Amino acid sequence: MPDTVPQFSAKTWRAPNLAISSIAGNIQPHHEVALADLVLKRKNLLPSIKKAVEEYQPDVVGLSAMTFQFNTAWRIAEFIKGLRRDIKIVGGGYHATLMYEEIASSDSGKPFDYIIRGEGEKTFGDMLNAIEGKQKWEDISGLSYRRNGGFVHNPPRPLENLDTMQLPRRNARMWDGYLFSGKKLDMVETSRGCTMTCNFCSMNRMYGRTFRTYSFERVMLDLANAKKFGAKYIAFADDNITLNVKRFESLCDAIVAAGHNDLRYIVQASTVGIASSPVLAQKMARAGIQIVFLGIENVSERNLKMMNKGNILEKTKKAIDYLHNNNILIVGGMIIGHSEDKEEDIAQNFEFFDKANIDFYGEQIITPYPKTGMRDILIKEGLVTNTSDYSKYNGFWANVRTKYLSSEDLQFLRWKYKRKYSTFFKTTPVFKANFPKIDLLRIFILRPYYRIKNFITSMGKSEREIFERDRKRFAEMNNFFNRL
Ligand code: B12
Repeated sequence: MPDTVPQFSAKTWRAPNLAISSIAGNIQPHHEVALADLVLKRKNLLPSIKKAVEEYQPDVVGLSAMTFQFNTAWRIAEFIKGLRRDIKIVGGGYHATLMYEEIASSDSGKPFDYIIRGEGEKTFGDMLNAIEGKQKWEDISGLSYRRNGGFVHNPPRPLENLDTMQLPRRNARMWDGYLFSGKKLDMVETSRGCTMTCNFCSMNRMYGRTFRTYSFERVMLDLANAKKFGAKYIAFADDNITLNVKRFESLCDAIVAAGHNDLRYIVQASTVGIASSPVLAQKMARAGIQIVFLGIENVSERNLKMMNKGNILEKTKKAIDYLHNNNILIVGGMIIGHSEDKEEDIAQNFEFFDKANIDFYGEQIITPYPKTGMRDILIKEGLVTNTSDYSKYNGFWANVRTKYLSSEDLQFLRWKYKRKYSTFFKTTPVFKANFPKIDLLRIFILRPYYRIKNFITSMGKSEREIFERDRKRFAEMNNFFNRL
């Protein structure tokens, strides 16, 4: 889907969706397949979809959506059915997996012919076999299909053996324009799943508390393939690549040995994992790992406990040191808006990030994602202020309140502190070390320009008025349909 959150603006971050690339690589070769990453077509979305449908004349269209993107998937499904009613539409991904029963029994399910839950590679192929009359519908685990005006939900599909997975099919991508920091970005996975018990995360609803890995040989083939298609940046899609630190250390060594340390890598990691080994960060730097999405989450012991993270603060401090000592940039994951939070609790996190020279702030307001433990807790406490407009479920918008702050307060405070501690106006030593040219550009051109622009555009406006102006701009970001 084309929807993004402001932190991952499509101006600077345009990643291919690995899910659809992987499904394309694993369906029977006698089918024709094309991949449309709509993040590349945000400006002219519907005309691009119309042109693709006319050009490719699809029999089946698959739509991949996270929870905050599902509204868009629904509207696009309706739009495609409007173009050609005979096209079969199948929905998949996180929201469909978590909410298939609700979707099936609501208006949002109307334009869908099938829903695939969980991993889609093999289920999609089986669904195509059934369309060709080569397989029985009722035998396809993980599939929901229409019968007698309603949906039949087959039993869930057991997790796949990753050794049987073919590589993602990158040559099926219709458009180009994938990007991070001005260079071509691609996605590769080395494992699936997570065994941690964080109750705000949707992961264990997709794969349970499991962790499966791909062979290093496969990972190297995948990196070589991404390189062949011009990738300079690779984001590893692993949820927590530090779940097995020894394996991750060996993977870094394997990347160097295979000569793929000429790429630059972005990974997601836990502070506990990074802090557990003084040599890991060195090996990561040697392998070319430049950016880590670090799960700091919060610096209050009370809030960490509420998220089932345990008191990881000391490990967090160590992990930050290990990474920064190796010039690895940190995108700090921060989750604010917990039930006991007051303004000072939010300020405390931003102050910690500022003192620790965190390079990019990945702050999110706690989001009661469907079917998560955290949602049940927040609903029971009567703290969820938006239970149904899922298009706001992306960590940027306040869908909750705390016992002391309204969701309006939360939205404002997040904006206020992000602005106060913006790393755009304050360079960190590690950013300078990694991007010396961008740093100079910022110091001598960008910052003076934005300071003057902000001064002029905010003249005579109160802080709240400036906040409202920014909120309005962000609210328009994923508004693809009312522009028609
Ligand atoms: C890599 C990743 C990111 C990266 C890159 C994403 C990107 N494309 O830009 C970054 C760090 C940028 C990111 C950001 C965010 N992410 Co993220 N991300 C992931 C992660 C770790 C991997 C996704 C991936 O590629 N997996 C590998 C592929 C192969 O697996 P898959 O996506 O699950 O697909 C399989 C099935 O879902 C299914 N399937 C998927 N699509 C389809 C479609 C069809 C038709 C079919 C049949 C099947 C199917 O089959 C696929 C193959 O088996 C997932 C968790 C996870 N491990 O999956 C979280 C996850 C998807 N992200 C999540 C969220 C919330 C976000 C953010 C909103 C959070 C935030 N505010 O920062 C942003 C939004 C970014 C944006 N696009 O604007 C949540 C979604 C929860 C939900 N209920 O929707 C997840 C599940 C993490 C979580 N902890 O809960 N993310």
